[in-house]
Amino acid sequence: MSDCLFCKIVAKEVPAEVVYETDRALAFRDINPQAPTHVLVIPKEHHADAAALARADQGLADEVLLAAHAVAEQEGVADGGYRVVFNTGLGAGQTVFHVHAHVLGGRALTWPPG
Ligand code: D5M
Repeated sequence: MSDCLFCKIVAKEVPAEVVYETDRALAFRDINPQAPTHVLVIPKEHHADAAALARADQGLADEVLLAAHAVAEQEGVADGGYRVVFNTGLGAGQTVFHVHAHVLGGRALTWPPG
C-alpha cells in the first residue's frame, strides 16, 4: 500500500534498523523502544492486523511468528522470557495498520499490560 509506513520500510523508502529478514518477513527495531529489546516483526505483504493476516494467509502468519521467536533467540532474550504482542485495533493501541508483532524482552515484564 503506497501510504503505509511499514510498506515503505519494506520498500526501503523509509530507513529502519533491520535485525532479521526472510523471504516474506522483516524485523526491525522499534523507533520508541519499551524494553531493552523491542523489535517489530512484519510480513512484507500488507495486511492490516493480526486477524486479517490469519484469515488471508495462515502460512505467512506462521512465518511471522517463527521470525518473532527467531528474533528473541538472536537478541539473547529467549531464556529470560519475552513477550510477543499484536495490538489489534484502535482500542488495543494499534497505531500502524500493517500487522506487526512486538517482540519485547531484556527486562522483567509485568502483567496485566497497560
Ligand atoms: O505499534 C506501532 C509501533 O511502531 C510503535 O511502537 C512505534 C513503531 N514505529 C512507528 N514508526 C516507526 C518507524 N519509522 N520505525 C520503527 N518503528 C516505528 P502499535 O502496536 O501500532 O501501537
